[in-house]
Order: sequence, then C-alpha cells, then structure tokens
Amino acid sequence: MISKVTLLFLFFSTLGIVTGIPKGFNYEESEVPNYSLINPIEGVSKKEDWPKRRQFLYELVESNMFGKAPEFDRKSLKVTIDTQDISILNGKGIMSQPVLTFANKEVRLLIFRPKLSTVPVPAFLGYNFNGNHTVHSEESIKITEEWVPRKKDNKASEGDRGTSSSRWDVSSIIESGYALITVYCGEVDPDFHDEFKNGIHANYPKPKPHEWGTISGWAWGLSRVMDYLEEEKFIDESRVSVIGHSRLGKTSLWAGASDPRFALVISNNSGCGGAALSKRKFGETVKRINTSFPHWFCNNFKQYNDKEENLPFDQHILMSLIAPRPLYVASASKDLWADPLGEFLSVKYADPVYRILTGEGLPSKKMPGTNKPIQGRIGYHLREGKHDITNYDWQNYIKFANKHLK
Ligand code: GTR
Repeated sequence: MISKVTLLFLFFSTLGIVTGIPKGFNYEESEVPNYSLINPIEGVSKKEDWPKRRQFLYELVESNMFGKAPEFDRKSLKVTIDTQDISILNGKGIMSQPVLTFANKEVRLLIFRPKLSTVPVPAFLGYNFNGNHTVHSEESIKITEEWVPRKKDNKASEGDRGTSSSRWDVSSIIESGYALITVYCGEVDPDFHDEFKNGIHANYPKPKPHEWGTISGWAWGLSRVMDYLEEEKFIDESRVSVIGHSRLGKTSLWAGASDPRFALVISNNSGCGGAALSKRKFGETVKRINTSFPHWFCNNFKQYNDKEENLPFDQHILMSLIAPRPLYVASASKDLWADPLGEFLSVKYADPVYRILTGEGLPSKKMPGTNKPIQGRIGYHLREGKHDITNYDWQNYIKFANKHLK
C-alpha cells in the first residue's frame, strides 16, 4: 500500500517542487553536448585593440539577448524627499527613502548608510524582489503600492515587513563602511508579461525585436539610480558595486555591461541568461526561460529556443564586457537549475580579456570546491546550499569590494 504522504511526494516531485529542481531538464555532465565558444580576444593582441572588439561584442549581446534601451535625458530625472532620515542599527546607520521619478514612474530608493562617515562612502546597489519593506523590519519603510508577486490581489502588506531580511546583511554592510541602496524591481517594471504596457516600457513605443525586455529595463533603471548618486553627497558614485540575485543577478550583469559607471559587478546565482553558459544546456534552457518569462529578454532571443548552438556568443562574452572592472560570480552547490559549473566556466573563459587589460584575472583555472572562494580581479565561489543569497555570500562580496574599492 502506498501511503498518502508517498503519493503526495511523488506528485510534487514530478513537478520539481520537492527538490526545487524542475524535471525534464539535463543535470548530467555526461549529457552536455559538444559546443564551441567564440574567442573573446580574437584579433586582440594588446589593450588598445579591445575597445573595437568590445563594441562589436556588446552590440551582438544587446541586439540578440537583452535588447537596446532608450536614451535618457538626465534633466528629466526628478528627486522628491518626502520622508525624514532616521537612525537605525542602534545609531550606527542612517536610513533614507528618496523617490526618483523617471519615465513617468515613481521609484522609491531605500538607503542605509554608516552614520559616522564624514566622507562619501562606497555602496552596494541592487534590486529586491518583493518591496523595500521586505528587506528590513524597520516600520517606517514605505510599503510599495505597485504589483507584487504571490500576494492576495498582488498587493503588498504590513505582514511582509522584513520577510527577506536574511538576504540583506545590512549590519555587516554598514559596519564595513558601505552604504546599501535597494529598490523594488517592480516599481521600475512589474515582473509579468503584458506586452510591455506596464512599468517604464509604457512610456515608450512597443519594443522592436532588438529592443529592451524587462531585464534591460531593470538595468536601465539602475543607471537612473546612478544618475541620482552622481548628484547626491553621501555616496561616492565612483565606488558603487552593482549586485543582484537570480533574475536580478542577470540584471546586475547587464547593468554592469551597459553602464561603465558601475565600478564592480556581482552576480549571485544568476544562472541561465546570467552567468551560466547557454550552450551547455545544463539545467534551465533558453527555450524554457523564454517560455516561462517571455518579457525578460528581447524578442530576437527567442530564435535560439532549442537552438543554443546558433547563438553567435555565449555568456562568457557578457562577463568579458564587464572587464576591466572587478567581477564576482557566485553559485550554490544545490542550485543545479542555474548550472554552477557553467557559471564558473563563463568567468574562466572571460579571464583572457582581464589578463590583457589588467594583468590579473581569475586566480584558478580549476573550479574551487564548496566554500573555497577565489578572489583576483575576477572572484568566484560555490557556496554550500540552495539557490539563495546569504550572509556567507555577503561576507565574500564585502571582502572583494574591500580589496578593489577601498
Ligand atoms: C526561476 C528562473 C531562473 C531564476 C529564478 C529567480 O524561475 O527560471 O532563471 O531567475 O527564477 O529569479 O529566482
């Protein structure tokens, strides 16, 4: 007799809900097809050759994957201060919540900065998934009025305060002398497909096949935050690390590639469409991501559904576009959906670009074991555990930022 519990287990495990890993995809190294990758430094024998090669590669990735975002007139960015700064973390930090208005959207920043600093501080900038009020339990954090996922009527509520706080190591960040700036991604562009009628897209004509999807829109939003940071006085805009987890890690990578003002770039478990090589077809595939999230990439990317081998580049090119700025990619051992080895190989194959431009790259050609970070001009670690961003990850990002930005 099979018990009800076993039946339920079998039912949910076919859906991939028990393991967290969807079924019907490849998780076997032996099943990875043969693939060939373009050489990022083809025709580049010295530093001076890189800008031209980079421009060619940038346009390839932009027009086939993320999509071109519109120009922005900085004079149209409006800043509103409608809240008071408050003291947090037993007086060690100050919290502020300015609102930026651009492309007809109001986007509220949540900023934590060290109280005692007399000079502008370096910062981490990254989106959150569910609203600023989920990042920390402080009750004066404004609750977003925009669409939020997985909630009744897609409305955020008081009950969500601090529910994502394990993902934001605010005290370590502040105590290490950094500010943290976070924004709810849904205030820039809600994370569902409606033919680009919502979010910042609504302010522009419907995207053509080579024009911006939501990830490119989110990255563009981070550039607007950067426009603001260039004007305000507490944060040193020349030392901003852009960071993101998962879909927001894909976003931080594209933000770093498309805007050279980001001094350092961090991708946490970004997987398919982020750091992982697509041609390995390990875990999530191009077809799956374009089907589940038709709004994330530009329409041209859909021509590679089930045809990864036809892609004129792979994700090591996205990594290369960030050079010479420091780049950190992190994976998690149980996050097979995001293909940890594919994420490592991407940075490994971008290493030659870093070597030519800076003389320094990834410290090892071999993938390190779990919880054994390697940090050169490129950093990488494989954290023990599941798809998530934890204090362990933050400790390594802070160390990496200390090495490069202090
Ligand atoms: C998954 C998606 C991944 C990743 C993840 C996330 O459903 O397949 O590519 O982005 O969502 O953002 O949490």
